[in-house]
Amino acid sequence: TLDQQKIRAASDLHPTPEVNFVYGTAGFRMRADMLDSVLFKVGILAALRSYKLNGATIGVMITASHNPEEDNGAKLVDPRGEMLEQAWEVYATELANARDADSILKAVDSIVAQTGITFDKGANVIYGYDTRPSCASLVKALEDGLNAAGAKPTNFGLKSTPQLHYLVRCINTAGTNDAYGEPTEEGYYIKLSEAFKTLMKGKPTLSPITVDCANGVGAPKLADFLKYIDHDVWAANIVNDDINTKGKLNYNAGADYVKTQQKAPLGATLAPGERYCSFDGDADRLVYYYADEAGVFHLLDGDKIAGLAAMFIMDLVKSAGVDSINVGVVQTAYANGSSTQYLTKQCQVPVSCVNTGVKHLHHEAEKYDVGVYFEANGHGTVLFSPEALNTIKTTESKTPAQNTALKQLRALTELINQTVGDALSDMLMVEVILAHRNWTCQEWDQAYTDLPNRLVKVVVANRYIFKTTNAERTVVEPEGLQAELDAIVSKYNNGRSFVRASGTEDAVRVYAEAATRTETDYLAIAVAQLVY
Ligand code: 16G
Ligand code: ZN
Repeated sequence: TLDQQKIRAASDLHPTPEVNFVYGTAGFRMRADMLDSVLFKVGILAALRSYKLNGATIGVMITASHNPEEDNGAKLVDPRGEMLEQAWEVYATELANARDADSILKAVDSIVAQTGITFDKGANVIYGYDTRPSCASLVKALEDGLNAAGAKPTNFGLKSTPQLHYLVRCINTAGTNDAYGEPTEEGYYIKLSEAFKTLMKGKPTLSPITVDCANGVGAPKLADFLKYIDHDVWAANIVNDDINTKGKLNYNAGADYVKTQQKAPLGATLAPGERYCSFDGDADRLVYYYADEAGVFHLLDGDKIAGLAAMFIMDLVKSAGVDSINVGVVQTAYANGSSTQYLTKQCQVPVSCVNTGVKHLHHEAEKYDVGVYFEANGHGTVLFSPEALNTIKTTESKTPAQNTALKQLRALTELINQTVGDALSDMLMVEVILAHRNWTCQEWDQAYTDLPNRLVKVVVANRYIFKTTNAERTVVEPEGLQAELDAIVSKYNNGRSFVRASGTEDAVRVYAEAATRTETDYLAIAVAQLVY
């Protein structure tokens, strides 16, 4: 059982401030100087989660992704490398808001009782962190929580978020039929680079890509990865790789900046015809971009990546003679209307739309044999069901062409990080597809033209009064708002707009798209005024 005295003594060292903490879509996330007590309790919770799962290894990642350097946060990773089970988000919130030793012990007891925890198998927790200056002290708070709750802690050091997810899955599947890989950072690079080399074999060498790493953890990790790849096979120039100068992380750079500002990051001057991409601060998001001959910036976001991946996989499945495998795409309401149209009409791929947040997309993608999921913001991956993996592994080829396709499909399942969106792995997948198609970014972009779109953030008195349904595309409260919104939208060609409360900021977001830039702007403003 737990040593109550130990928890009590340790909790006195991590006083809880008067803040309402919520474990949301991004875990806990806020200004780093408010997070000491939260990390301590995340330590306790991670231990409880591991006890609950008979000592399976749980992960904790300390990062605030694309948010400013002063922020930080923490997320728990479940045994298969997935996001924490939703029911436990409530326990996380409960514990975080327990303000003294007595309340903490009470919250712990209640979680133990509600989930039926036994302690005999022990608890194992691994953790990693990004490049933020606040990580060092937050790691100590986390360790205090883990030790107080009697878990065995293992510090994996500086990691990208997807690397930590990978490690958790590897550790928990080691020695089973389902083994995911070597549970080391090196194992991760070897797995990805081997698959990448297999897929690039015999394909034209691409010109070097320029990768903006947002001055975050992606920079040293990509540099490490490059050591496993011969320059003649593939080369990348890393920009925004300064992880030591204060204030640089995510500053005017990274996937979130490029997607929301629709322009190139600081430190990348776009030469027409070349390829560029951006990771975010913890390297789980990816967007591509390029300049055309006139020097005009073009974005290739998560929707474009999903379209590229879905088409490629469908073709490969066909060539490999495993047509029984169905491919589906999962999007959110933010997906550009043109992308949904392209996927459903032109590619004839089933498309589902779900609530914002990776856990929702991931869950839905599991319903397909091959589920391609991407948020427009560049977070996504491809999931292969156990049956699909088995089919791909066991099918015997009848022709050399089929043999090659099967080999490539197998390599693709190794190349793609199936635990969570992974900027490095996703980038390698895109590079493979471009090499196979012998396409430039511009040729890839020609699949469809994005409708002009605009995202407006509206600060309101109380965002929680905005309730939605239909994957956030319909407002149900305040009553009557949807009817007013519909009336406005109907005045615009190809108009579409929706309103939802942000899960990460104290604001309401308005999304609008329409046939032209001007119409889009008018639509967005009109809907924002409705909300305000
Ligand atoms: C979080 C989500 C991201 C989502 C964003 C929406 C994860 C790992 N991250 O960052 O997927 O797009 O929230 O933010 O799930 P919003 O609710 O403020 O619009
Ligand atoms: Zn991120």
